[in-house]
Amino acid sequence: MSLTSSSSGALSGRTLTLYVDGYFVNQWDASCVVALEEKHLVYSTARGLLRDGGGVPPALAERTNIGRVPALQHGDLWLAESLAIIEYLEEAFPPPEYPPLLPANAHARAKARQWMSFVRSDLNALRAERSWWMCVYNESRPQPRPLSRDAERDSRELVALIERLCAAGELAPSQWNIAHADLALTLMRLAYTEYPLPDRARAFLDAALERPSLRAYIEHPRPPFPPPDKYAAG
Ligand SMILES: N[C@@H](CCC(=O)N[C@@H](CS)C(=O)NCC(=O)O)C(=O)O
Repeated sequence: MSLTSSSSGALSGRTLTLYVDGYFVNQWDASCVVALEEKHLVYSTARGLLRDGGGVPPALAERTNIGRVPALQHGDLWLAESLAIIEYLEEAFPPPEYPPLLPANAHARAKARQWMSFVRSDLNALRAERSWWMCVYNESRPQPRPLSRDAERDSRELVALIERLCAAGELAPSQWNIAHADLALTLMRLAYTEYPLPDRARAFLDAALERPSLRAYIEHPRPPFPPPDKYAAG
């Protein structure tokens, strides 16, 4: 995967490698792929997490100190945590030379960061019960179990949030920033597991999924069979 070469700059000559889950079923990997694609950077992906029991390769765990994917290698920098990776890419490849990931306006940028933190640190029951792999192995997944009360509450909260942001014009395609990708990738967990979405949320998701940066991850080739269930959280 990837793309047009960008022009010069102190950091642009170094190789960028994103270590990802080998099944391409990790929402946080997806978010980093979106960032790299939106910036039109040349990069490659490498399997950093083998879900059939192998786990994160020891060399990667040692380099990042926390042994998680996604992890970015850029020259001699090794970095884990998707938020840190996105912020790093925005600083290392800044606008206007590279397309922005975050809004220029301080208030809008703060709000984007708010939503990016929210989907990572909250909605735990929803994320546990609607693993992201279900979205892309839609045909081979079992019938989703009914949501627990907590996951139902998370789902209602997420949908209501997106409806409100749509009504306020904050999720219009013209306002696109990487928080929109995070919200869409989270909403996919519901849309692909038969949760009925109201019109505005559905329209937001449909528009977001047309973006080539999201398609690059969603349509990336993956094994024909889903990951074993016990390794499939996330
Ligand atoms: N908060 C992290 C989440 C990363 C994470 O938890 N990754 C999981 C896969 S979803 C992982 O690498 N687990 C290591 C393992 O399973 O051995 C981020 O945003 O990047």
